[in-house]
Amino acid sequence: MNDLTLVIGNKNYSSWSLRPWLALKATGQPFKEVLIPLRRPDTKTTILLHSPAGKVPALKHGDLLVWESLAICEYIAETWPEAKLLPDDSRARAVARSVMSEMHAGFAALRHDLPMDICRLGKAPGIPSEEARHDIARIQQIWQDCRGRFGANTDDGGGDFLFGRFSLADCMYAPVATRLRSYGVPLDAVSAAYVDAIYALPIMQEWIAASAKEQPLPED
Ligand SMILES: N[C@@H](CCC(=O)N[C@@H](CS)C(=O)NCC(=O)O)C(=O)O
Repeated sequence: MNDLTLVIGNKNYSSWSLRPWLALKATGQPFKEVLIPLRRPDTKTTILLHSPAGKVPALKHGDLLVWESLAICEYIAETWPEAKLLPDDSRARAVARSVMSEMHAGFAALRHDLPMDICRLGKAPGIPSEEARHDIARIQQIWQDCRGRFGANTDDGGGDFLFGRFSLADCMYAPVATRLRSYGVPLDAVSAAYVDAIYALPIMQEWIAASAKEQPLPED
Protein backbone atom coordinates (compact mmCIF):
# COMPACT_ATOMS: atom_id res chain seq x y z
CA MET A 1 0.00 0.00 0.00
CA ASN A 2 1.56 3.33 -1.02
CA ASP A 3 -0.23 5.59 1.45
CA LEU A 4 -3.17 6.39 -0.80
CA THR A 5 -6.66 6.84 0.60
CA LEU A 6 -9.75 7.86 -1.37
CA VAL A 7 -12.59 9.20 0.74
CA ILE A 8 -15.91 8.57 -1.02
CA GLY A 9 -19.69 8.51 -0.48
CA ASN A 10 -22.18 5.67 -1.02
CA LYS A 11 -21.33 3.89 -4.25
CA ASN A 12 -24.95 3.79 -5.39
CA TYR A 13 -25.41 7.55 -5.13
CA SER A 14 -22.12 9.42 -5.08
CA SER A 15 -21.50 10.29 -8.70
CA TRP A 16 -18.61 12.61 -7.81
CA SER A 17 -16.89 9.78 -5.94
CA LEU A 18 -17.13 7.37 -8.87
CA ARG A 19 -15.04 9.62 -11.12
CA PRO A 20 -11.67 9.58 -9.30
CA TRP A 21 -12.31 6.03 -8.05
CA LEU A 22 -12.35 4.83 -11.69
CA ALA A 23 -9.25 6.88 -12.49
CA LEU A 24 -7.34 5.48 -9.52
CA LYS A 25 -8.45 1.92 -10.28
CA ALA A 26 -7.29 2.37 -13.87
CA THR A 27 -3.76 3.12 -12.64
CA GLY A 28 -3.62 -0.24 -10.87
CA GLN A 29 -2.30 1.47 -7.73
CA PRO A 30 -3.48 -0.14 -4.49
CA PHE A 31 -5.43 2.28 -2.33
CA LYS A 32 -7.53 2.37 0.78
CA GLU A 33 -11.17 3.44 0.60
CA VAL A 34 -12.98 5.32 3.34
CA LEU A 35 -16.72 5.31 2.61
CA ILE A 36 -18.77 7.94 4.42
CA PRO A 37 -22.53 7.30 4.23
CA LEU A 38 -24.34 10.36 2.86
CA ARG A 39 -27.49 12.04 4.19
CA ARG A 40 -26.96 11.10 7.81
CA PRO A 41 -26.93 13.56 10.71
CA ASP A 42 -23.18 13.04 11.17
CA THR A 43 -22.24 13.01 7.46
CA LYS A 44 -20.87 16.54 7.34
CA THR A 45 -18.84 16.31 10.56
CA THR A 46 -17.37 12.99 9.44
CA ILE A 47 -16.38 14.35 6.03
CA LEU A 48 -14.84 17.40 7.71
CA LEU A 49 -12.52 15.09 9.65
CA HIS A 50 -10.97 14.23 6.27
CA SER A 51 -11.37 17.36 4.16
CA PRO A 52 -12.04 20.97 5.18
CA ALA A 53 -14.02 21.47 1.96
CA GLY A 54 -16.71 19.25 3.53
CA LYS A 55 -17.41 17.19 0.40
CA VAL A 56 -16.44 13.80 -0.96
CA PRO A 57 -14.42 12.72 -2.86
CA ALA A 58 -11.05 13.61 -1.34
CA LEU A 59 -7.73 11.92 -2.01
CA LYS A 60 -4.98 11.61 0.58
CA HIS A 61 -1.54 10.76 -0.81
CA GLY A 62 0.90 10.74 2.08
CA ASP A 63 0.54 14.18 3.66
CA LEU A 64 -1.05 15.69 0.55
CA LEU A 65 -4.81 16.26 0.40
CA VAL A 66 -6.48 16.78 -2.99
CA TRP A 67 -10.20 17.55 -3.25
CA GLU A 68 -12.72 18.31 -6.02
CA SER A 69 -13.25 15.34 -8.34
CA LEU A 70 -11.74 17.01 -11.42
CA ALA A 71 -8.59 18.10 -9.57
CA ILE A 72 -8.21 14.59 -8.12
CA CYS A 73 -8.56 13.04 -11.57
CA GLU A 74 -5.94 15.40 -13.00
CA TYR A 75 -3.59 14.64 -10.08
CA ILE A 76 -3.97 10.90 -10.68
CA ALA A 77 -3.23 11.26 -14.41
CA GLU A 78 -0.17 13.40 -13.69
CA THR A 79 1.19 11.19 -10.90
CA TRP A 80 0.85 7.92 -12.86
CA PRO A 81 1.44 8.98 -16.51
CA GLU A 82 2.02 5.35 -17.50
CA ALA A 83 -1.73 4.82 -17.07
CA LYS A 84 -2.21 7.17 -20.07
CA LEU A 85 -5.38 8.67 -18.68
CA LEU A 86 -5.31 11.64 -21.05
CA PRO A 87 -5.08 11.57 -24.87
CA ASP A 88 -1.55 11.69 -26.35
CA ASP A 89 -2.35 14.40 -28.86
CA SER A 90 -2.45 17.93 -27.40
CA ARG A 91 -5.49 18.95 -29.47
CA ALA A 92 -7.42 15.85 -28.37
CA ARG A 93 -6.25 16.53 -24.80
CA ALA A 94 -7.59 20.09 -25.00
CA VAL A 95 -10.99 18.82 -26.15
CA ALA A 96 -10.94 16.14 -23.44
CA ARG A 97 -10.32 18.83 -20.82
CA SER A 98 -13.10 20.96 -22.32
CA VAL A 99 -15.69 18.19 -22.05
CA MET A 100 -14.44 17.21 -18.59
CA SER A 101 -14.82 20.82 -17.39
CA GLU A 102 -18.24 21.11 -19.01
CA MET A 103 -19.31 18.05 -17.02
CA HIS A 104 -17.78 19.26 -13.78
CA ALA A 105 -19.29 22.74 -13.99
CA GLY A 106 -22.58 22.01 -15.73
CA PHE A 107 -25.57 19.79 -16.35
CA ALA A 108 -27.22 20.88 -13.11
CA ALA A 109 -30.73 20.10 -14.39
CA LEU A 110 -29.76 16.55 -15.34
CA ARG A 111 -28.11 16.06 -11.96
CA HIS A 112 -31.22 17.37 -10.20
CA ASP A 113 -33.86 15.53 -12.22
CA LEU A 114 -32.01 12.21 -12.69
CA PRO A 115 -29.84 11.73 -9.59
CA MET A 116 -27.40 8.83 -9.77
CA ASP A 117 -29.06 5.73 -8.38
CA ILE A 118 -27.30 2.81 -10.02
CA CYS A 119 -29.60 0.12 -8.63
CA ARG A 120 -32.77 1.92 -9.60
CA LEU A 121 -32.96 0.27 -13.05
CA GLY A 122 -36.07 0.96 -15.07
CA LYS A 123 -37.74 3.44 -12.72
CA ALA A 124 -39.14 6.48 -14.54
CA PRO A 125 -37.66 9.81 -13.45
CA GLY A 126 -40.99 11.62 -13.55
CA ILE A 127 -41.01 14.23 -16.28
CA PRO A 128 -37.51 15.65 -16.83
CA SER A 129 -37.56 19.44 -17.11
CA GLU A 130 -36.86 21.16 -20.41
CA GLU A 131 -33.41 22.06 -19.03
CA ALA A 132 -32.69 18.38 -18.24
CA ARG A 133 -33.78 17.37 -21.73
CA HIS A 134 -31.42 20.01 -23.10
CA ASP A 135 -28.59 18.58 -20.95
CA ILE A 136 -29.31 15.07 -22.25
CA ALA A 137 -29.21 16.32 -25.86
CA ARG A 138 -25.94 18.19 -25.26
CA ILE A 139 -24.33 15.14 -23.64
CA GLN A 140 -25.21 12.97 -26.63
CA GLN A 141 -23.81 15.68 -28.91
CA ILE A 142 -20.53 15.63 -26.93
CA TRP A 143 -20.33 11.83 -27.07
CA GLN A 144 -21.00 11.74 -30.82
CA ASP A 145 -18.46 14.47 -31.45
CA CYS A 146 -15.71 12.84 -29.35
CA ARG A 147 -16.33 9.34 -30.69
CA GLY A 148 -16.49 10.67 -34.26
CA ARG A 149 -13.38 12.84 -34.11
CA PHE A 150 -11.17 11.02 -31.61
CA GLY A 151 -12.58 7.52 -30.97
CA ALA A 152 -10.22 5.82 -33.42
CA ASN A 153 -7.44 8.30 -32.97
CA THR A 154 -5.08 7.12 -30.24
CA ASP A 155 -1.60 5.86 -31.01
CA ASP A 156 -2.58 2.44 -29.68
CA GLY A 157 -5.34 2.01 -32.25
CA GLY A 158 -8.54 3.44 -30.79
CA GLY A 159 -11.09 1.79 -28.57
CA ASP A 160 -14.69 2.10 -27.45
CA PHE A 161 -14.27 5.25 -25.36
CA LEU A 162 -14.61 8.98 -25.98
CA PHE A 163 -10.96 9.39 -26.97
CA GLY A 164 -10.34 5.80 -28.04
CA ARG A 165 -8.71 4.18 -25.03
CA PHE A 166 -10.19 4.76 -21.57
CA SER A 167 -9.40 8.27 -20.25
CA LEU A 168 -10.35 10.81 -17.61
CA ALA A 169 -13.11 12.01 -19.93
CA ASP A 170 -14.78 8.60 -19.47
CA CYS A 171 -14.32 8.83 -15.70
CA MET A 172 -16.17 12.16 -15.77
CA TYR A 173 -19.04 10.84 -17.92
CA ALA A 174 -19.42 7.34 -16.42
CA PRO A 175 -21.95 8.52 -13.79
CA VAL A 176 -24.01 10.12 -16.57
CA ALA A 177 -24.02 6.79 -18.40
CA THR A 178 -25.53 5.17 -15.29
CA ARG A 179 -28.20 7.88 -14.96
CA LEU A 180 -29.26 7.47 -18.59
CA ARG A 181 -29.43 3.69 -18.17
CA SER A 182 -31.10 3.67 -14.74
CA TYR A 183 -33.89 5.93 -15.94
CA GLY A 184 -34.24 4.27 -19.36
CA VAL A 185 -33.53 7.44 -21.36
CA PRO A 186 -33.71 6.72 -25.13
CA LEU A 187 -30.33 7.36 -26.80
CA ASP A 188 -28.89 7.63 -30.28
CA ALA A 189 -26.90 4.59 -31.46
CA VAL A 190 -23.45 6.09 -30.76
CA SER A 191 -24.41 7.11 -27.23
CA ALA A 192 -26.09 3.76 -26.51
CA ALA A 193 -22.91 1.93 -27.61
CA TYR A 194 -20.84 4.23 -25.41
CA VAL A 195 -23.02 3.49 -22.38
CA ASP A 196 -22.55 -0.23 -23.11
CA ALA A 197 -18.77 0.28 -23.22
CA ILE A 198 -18.80 2.02 -19.83
CA TYR A 199 -20.87 -0.81 -18.30
CA ALA A 200 -18.56 -3.43 -19.84
CA LEU A 201 -15.53 -2.09 -17.97
CA PRO A 202 -14.52 -4.56 -15.23
CA ILE A 203 -13.80 -1.67 -12.82
CA MET A 204 -17.28 -0.26 -13.47
CA GLN A 205 -18.79 -3.67 -12.78
CA GLU A 206 -16.82 -3.81 -9.53
CA TRP A 207 -18.32 -0.46 -8.41
CA ILE A 208 -21.84 -1.53 -9.46
CA ALA A 209 -21.57 -4.83 -7.57
CA ALA A 210 -20.49 -2.96 -4.43
CA SER A 211 -23.30 -0.41 -4.82
CA ALA A 212 -25.85 -3.24 -4.98
CA LYS A 213 -24.77 -4.38 -1.52
CA GLU A 214 -25.41 -1.00 0.11
CA GLN A 215 -28.46 -0.03 2.12
CA PRO A 216 -30.75 2.23 0.04
CA LEU A 217 -31.07 5.79 1.30
CA PRO A 218 -34.59 6.94 2.22
CA GLU A 219 -36.36 8.72 -0.69
CA ASP A 220 -36.51 12.52 -0.34
N1 LIG B 1 -17.64 19.77 -6.85
C1 LIG B 1 -17.46 18.64 -5.96
C2 LIG B 1 -18.82 18.08 -5.62
C3 LIG B 1 -18.74 17.06 -4.49
C4 LIG B 1 -20.09 16.72 -3.89
O1 LIG B 1 -21.09 17.44 -4.09
N2 LIG B 1 -20.12 15.62 -3.12
C5 LIG B 1 -21.31 15.22 -2.40
C6 LIG B 1 -21.54 13.72 -2.56
S1 LIG B 1 -21.70 13.20 -4.25
C7 LIG B 1 -21.11 15.44 -0.91
O2 LIG B 1 -19.99 15.44 -0.43
N3 LIG B 1 -22.20 15.60 -0.17
C8 LIG B 1 -22.15 15.64 1.26
C9 LIG B 1 -22.47 16.98 1.85
O3 LIG B 1 -22.60 17.96 1.09
O4 LIG B 1 -22.63 17.02 3.08
C10 LIG B 1 -16.53 17.62 -6.66
O5 LIG B 1 -16.42 17.66 -7.89
O6 LIG B 1 -15.90 16.80 -5.97
